[in-house]
Amino acid sequence: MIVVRGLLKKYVLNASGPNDSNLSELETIAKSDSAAVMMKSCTIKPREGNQEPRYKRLPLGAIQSMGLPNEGYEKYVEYSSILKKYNKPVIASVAGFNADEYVALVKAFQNSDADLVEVNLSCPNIEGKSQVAYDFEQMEKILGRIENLGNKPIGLKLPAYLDLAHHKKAAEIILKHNVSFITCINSIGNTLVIDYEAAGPVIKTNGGLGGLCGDYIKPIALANVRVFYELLQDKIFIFGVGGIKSGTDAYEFLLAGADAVQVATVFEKEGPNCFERINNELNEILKRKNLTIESARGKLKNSKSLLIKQEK
Ligand code: RRO
Repeated sequence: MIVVRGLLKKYVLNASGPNDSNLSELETIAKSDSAAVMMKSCTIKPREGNQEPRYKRLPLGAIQSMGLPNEGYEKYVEYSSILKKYNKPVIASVAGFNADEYVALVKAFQNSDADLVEVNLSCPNIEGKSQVAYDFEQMEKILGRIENLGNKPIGLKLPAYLDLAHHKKAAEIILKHNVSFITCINSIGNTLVIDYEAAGPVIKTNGGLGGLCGDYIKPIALANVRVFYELLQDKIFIFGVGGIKSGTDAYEFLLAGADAVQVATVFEKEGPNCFERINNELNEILKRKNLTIESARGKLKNSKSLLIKQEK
């Protein structure tokens, strides 16, 4: 927790996802105001990803089924070293197809120049593969095998949970293992957007099902950050992600308890200037309210504790 906090000098960074899968894109992020360089989730072997069209901008966000297009982990190990010269943290993101693959991927980045390893347990877009973090038994099994493979802090990219019993179970597992940070939330998987004129889905893979991003998911992301903030009691660093496109959004995540925020949809749409813009907007708000990141974090007013007894 302390280690992660010390690494990040700013509040806004890119989320794993858009425009972070090759070296040129990663160097663009490195040269921007992003607090870190987060890399695309990588797999053991390079992947082309799903068939196009697989990304569709929508009025309030996007739906996508990218299917993990990436150059394979060995490239990102190499990029971690190249990106060092930009003097900001490099974050690897890994996505295995089974526990052995997660072990191999985490091991590789523990022995790399990356500073943090985000373990993606929530990719929604691979046909026939469910999101690990919705299967708590599987999640524990994987965590047990990857938690002590090196000294670099590891974290978990989580899906949206919609039931407090699930947040509690996830929090219990996280606290039991050597996890330094969580990132919540991933896009909301298996949603459907229909083009009524064409009488078909707007993306063509996975029967039109894809991860929903942007404004549509912000209240769900905020709730997940808030609930985990309460359940994890400041022991675990929290990255908020989901619909942050302005300083106001970032401030709301700060009030909910996020230590930093990641942006994806706005970065895809606006390009690398979004980091500086959102940071500046957030700083304006904090200045106007005579607050700092530290003094505002988690200070949501009039919110009764969510740690109420769950009925069985
Ligand atoms: O590549 C993707 O389809 C993808 C991934 Br790995 C993820 O974690 N979340 C997402 O919305 N898309």
